[in-house]
Amino acid sequence: MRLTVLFTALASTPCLAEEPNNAGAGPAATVSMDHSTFIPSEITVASGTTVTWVNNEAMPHTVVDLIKGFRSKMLAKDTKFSFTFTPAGDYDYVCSIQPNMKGKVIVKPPGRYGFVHMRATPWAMPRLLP
Ligand SMILES: [Cu+2]
Repeated sequence: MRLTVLFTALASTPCLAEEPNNAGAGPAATVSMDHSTFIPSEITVASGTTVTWVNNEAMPHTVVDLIKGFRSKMLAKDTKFSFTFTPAGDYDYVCSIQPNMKGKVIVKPPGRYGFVHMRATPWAMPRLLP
């Protein structure tokens, strides 16, 4: 009886609905730079996700978060910069060349993003029980 309640709760847990900008199921996301804009300017990812920025235009850009400590070098066209986000929180960053070129990465704790439903798949549980 208790197990039934647990499974019902897990089945109704939204697993991926809150990260619409994180393409695919793997822990990776991409932000492009074009028209002096980060695209998308705000993304929400699970803890442990590696975000890769790609400059798609001739104008050089940087990715700088002075508070949290990541900083790319100057990114020429088609150059990439990656950073893996672990602590949950909001990461505001800018392009140091154009300080009004801003972006944000929102990092959520991993428990809300699929690890729970993979570990506690209901049809797998009975085989684990004695
Ligand atoms: Cu820039």
